[in-house]
Amino acid sequence: MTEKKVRAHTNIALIKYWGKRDEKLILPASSSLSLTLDAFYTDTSVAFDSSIQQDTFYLNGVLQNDVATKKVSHFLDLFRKPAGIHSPALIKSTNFVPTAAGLASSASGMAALAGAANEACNLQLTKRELSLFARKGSGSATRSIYGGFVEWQMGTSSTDSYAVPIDDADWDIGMLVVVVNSRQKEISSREGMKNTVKTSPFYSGWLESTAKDLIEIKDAIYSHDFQKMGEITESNGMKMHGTMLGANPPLSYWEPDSVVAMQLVRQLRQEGLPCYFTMDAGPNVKVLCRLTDSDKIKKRFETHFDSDQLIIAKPGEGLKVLSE
Ligand code: 2P0
Repeated sequence: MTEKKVRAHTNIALIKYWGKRDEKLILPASSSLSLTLDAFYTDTSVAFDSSIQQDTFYLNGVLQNDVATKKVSHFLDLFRKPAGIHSPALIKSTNFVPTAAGLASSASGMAALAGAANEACNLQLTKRELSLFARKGSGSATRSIYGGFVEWQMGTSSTDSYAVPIDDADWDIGMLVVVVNSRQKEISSREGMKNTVKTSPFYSGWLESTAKDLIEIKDAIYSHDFQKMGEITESNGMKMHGTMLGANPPLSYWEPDSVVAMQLVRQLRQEGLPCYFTMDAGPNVKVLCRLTDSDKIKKRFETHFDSDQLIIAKPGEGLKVLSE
């Protein structure tokens, strides 16, 4: 069997996924919508090899420990089973995330692994099926199968909770990633969202509000209304962080420089430069902007941040098999 390398890009949610209705199947409590980015991606290959004793996983050229390998093995079993394959696999993965970008790589990582497993098992899964499989590895990976703006539909069961492409984002869209801190977070998204669902009194309000935001942002995207899209993005992200603050114990991923970045975005807007922020389960700030304004915005951020903390990303493409 030939070994094929598969590439998947990461994505940033404009309408956030924060909470599951089924922990095991990774079924979300609400639908979400993201923008796939070109600047950050993972390349992965899977090769089944009956001459090795067990699954062997290299990440960025480094042999991984049992915990990381088990996670990959369990995920690969989802593909081995329908393919009737029992051999161990050699998995090689490389994360192309600029040094110290501090962005979670589980979205691109699990999406690329799903694609590589599909190739190695010759299952010939459709993108929709791959999205569904990727979901079982990590929620946000569901969306990384497609490029541009992508919706992860919560669905009614495990068989219809997958992503669908919404728009190719080929209309002067960019994102400035402001790296406030690249340290590993203390509370994982998985733990953080679980506790928020369980304890935050704001959670029911979040679900109601995010469903409305999703409908409205899709209208804005379809009509290429950048301002409306940005306003909904900023508001939705803040509401997600609001639900976390209401959890017990309260959860916050913000750092002082996160607030500095958010204030700068507001200031730029007052000066007539349209841009909007969002934040995920970490202190870094992502600024949604016109691609044609991104250099100007980056320059303004350089008054507060080092230039290696500032990365401009364009919309990225979906999962693809690279020719060896
Ligand atoms: C998102 N995040 O929509 C949200 C916003 C973080 C904040 O998806 O448990 O690594 O593997 O499904 O996908 C990060 O959570 O969590 C995430 P699991 P995941 O992008």
